[in-house]
Amino acid sequence: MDKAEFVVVANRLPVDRTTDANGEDAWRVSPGGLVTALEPVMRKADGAWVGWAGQPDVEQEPFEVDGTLLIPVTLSAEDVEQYYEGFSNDTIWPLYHDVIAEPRYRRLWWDAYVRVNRRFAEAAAEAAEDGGTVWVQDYQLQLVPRMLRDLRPDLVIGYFHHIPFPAYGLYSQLPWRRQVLEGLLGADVVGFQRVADAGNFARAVRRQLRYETKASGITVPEADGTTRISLAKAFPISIDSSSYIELARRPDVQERARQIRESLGNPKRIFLGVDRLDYTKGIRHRLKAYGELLTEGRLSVDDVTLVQVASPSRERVAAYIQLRDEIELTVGRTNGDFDTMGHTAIRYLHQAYPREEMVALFLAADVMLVTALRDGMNLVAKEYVASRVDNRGVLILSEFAGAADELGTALRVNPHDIEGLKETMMRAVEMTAGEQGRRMRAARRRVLEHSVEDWSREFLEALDRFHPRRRVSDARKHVKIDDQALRHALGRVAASDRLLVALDFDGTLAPLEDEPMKARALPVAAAAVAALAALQDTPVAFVSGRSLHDLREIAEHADDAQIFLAGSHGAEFWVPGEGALETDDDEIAPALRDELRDEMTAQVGDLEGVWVEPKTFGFGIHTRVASAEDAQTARDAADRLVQERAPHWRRRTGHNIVEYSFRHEGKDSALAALRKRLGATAVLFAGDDVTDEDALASLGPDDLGIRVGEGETAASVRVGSIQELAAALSMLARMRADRRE
Ligand code: GDG
Repeated sequence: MDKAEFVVVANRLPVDRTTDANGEDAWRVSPGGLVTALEPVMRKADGAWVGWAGQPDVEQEPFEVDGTLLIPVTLSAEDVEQYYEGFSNDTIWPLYHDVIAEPRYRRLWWDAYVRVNRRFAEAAAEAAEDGGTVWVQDYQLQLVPRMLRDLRPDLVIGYFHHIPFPAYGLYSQLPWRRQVLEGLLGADVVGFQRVADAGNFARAVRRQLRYETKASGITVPEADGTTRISLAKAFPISIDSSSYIELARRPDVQERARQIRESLGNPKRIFLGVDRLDYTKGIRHRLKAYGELLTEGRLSVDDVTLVQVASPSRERVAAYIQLRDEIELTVGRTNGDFDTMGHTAIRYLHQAYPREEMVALFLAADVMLVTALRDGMNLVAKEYVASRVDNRGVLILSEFAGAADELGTALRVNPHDIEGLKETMMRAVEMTAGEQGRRMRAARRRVLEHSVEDWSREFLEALDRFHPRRRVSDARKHVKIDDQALRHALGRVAASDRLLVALDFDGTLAPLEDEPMKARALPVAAAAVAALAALQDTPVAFVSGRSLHDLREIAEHADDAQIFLAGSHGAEFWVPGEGALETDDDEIAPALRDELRDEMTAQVGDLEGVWVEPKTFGFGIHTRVASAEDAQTARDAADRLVQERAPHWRRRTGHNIVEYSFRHEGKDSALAALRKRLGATAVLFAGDDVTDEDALASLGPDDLGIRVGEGETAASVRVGSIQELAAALSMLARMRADRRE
């Protein structure tokens, strides 16, 4: 099988099985939004689509339709029941739609979900070419990104979530909440419908996994000790508006719209609802509001009709069977109470129609009812707007549908508020043609200027821009880090008589930790440092912003260690054989320090994820696991306090930390003091943070500065990670040892 450079993974293949004229099995492309959205990409790229063909227990070889390779994933009847109807549609679907129906948590279903997700991941891993792009779709496949990354770390992986992502209070019900988050974070870009969904996701990640989130980026630690960034962001989906416009302009479709009106007795106003028969769509609420308006005599079947298309959906899931019963009971009762020989209250159609018929219905309808209780986007709202080429018609739109973020001129409703819904329905019925036109024109502008093609392009561009491979190459432009340059620079300092190796600790030798006292050097880095410290004429020092006390603890620095320490950015020293040097504090400074520290803790200590770190000469505000908003509040409060009470203190910013200190030493002065004391002929300094830049900028032509990771730097060499630095330090130790032989 040929490998594809672009692979879509979705629960369903974009085709339905049919029978052709000769009675043979055939495949027909199902005209869904996703198929349309991806068609241009599929056409350009060498594309494949992995998915289920829709029937259980059918094993089938990959086949080609319209130039796209379709790769069927086989699901047994049991898989369908447990993975699809069970976990996807009876656990995740209700939970993610704000528990409108009660989610059922069954371990057996979860096991099937894991098993089937793995099957999809394996099929995608098999299909994609080296370095290819895979785009995973929707909530049935939330574990695929992680599984796929483990199988194929070379791939660029995107995921789009079509349904809402719930608030943390609800999400936390899920017994497998960590696994699902980890599954999604296997993707380089995780796309959502609304900004609020991306926010809920980031919050769940912070609360459950304690990962750092900054703007839309989430720092994801990998098993090998490295980290990568996943982007979690809103990419609101849209529709193929031109095809709706084309249909709406077709004379036969317009004629059909007239026929529909006529067949309903040419009522003054037609209300329309078009939904999959699903409890999230608020069909019951709209039937209730409509029924009450008829009962109260505010509307009459002589003047109005409601057409409700409820296309069959998930017919084997208990909640859907019950919903259908309830709706059909309500429709039957309402019609029984209000129908006349010539007019019906509700024309209820439990059927699916071709798109032409849908557009004819849109054109026939004066008022479109979209009353979802919760909906990722709701494409029907956009389809109605696109179809109204005559700039007429009124859209009533639930504020709980993603589309409400974009369609500001629709009449917005809270569908739970039946009185409010009734008022809005009356307002729609009475709206003048002029007001309809103004509102519809603005809504159409919005829908037409952002098509589904724009949606997929924007997502894939973000994926391309955001993939780490690309970022590394961008970083490389900045400072050369190719191995040869690094080896050459190391060789140069390795030849110096007395080389001081001075290293920052956090982020340079040890990965950054959410709980700062848990930081420890990577074993490979610790081994390289030990090898250097054991050599003659190669003194090693850790130069850190931490207090000497904390630095000794995290560096596991024993009393007889041969490593020099500079704590508090060089305001405190520890010398092998001598221990901690005396510091010359005055008495006022520590008293003010204690006061401000306490005051700060009282002001921001309750903010989630914010931590006030006591420092020897002041304090630090850590915001690594706080939301952007809380981090800003904490930093503002600290700035205000220090400016007011101790304006002479020094302020420093680092990776998610702001420090305030009454001592003004920096890592540059620490380095100068060490250099002098040790009589070094050259210095190698490595660091990852802005506070390290003081030291890097102070280096002379015989020295070597190494920056770990990204960011502006004065260093002459950059390495991508702590691992790479550890490798460089071991290489240096070997070079220094060889030089001595
Ligand atoms: C999920 C999210 C999100 C319906 N009946 C017929 C028919 N349809 C078409 C509609 C529309 C589509 O099905 C339904 O899309 P929605 O967006 O309204 O809702 P979901 O199916 O729940 O979709 C949703 C969407 O994914 C995309 O990301 O917007 O929030 O829940 O296109 O027109 N089409 C035809 N005959 C029917 O009888 N031809």
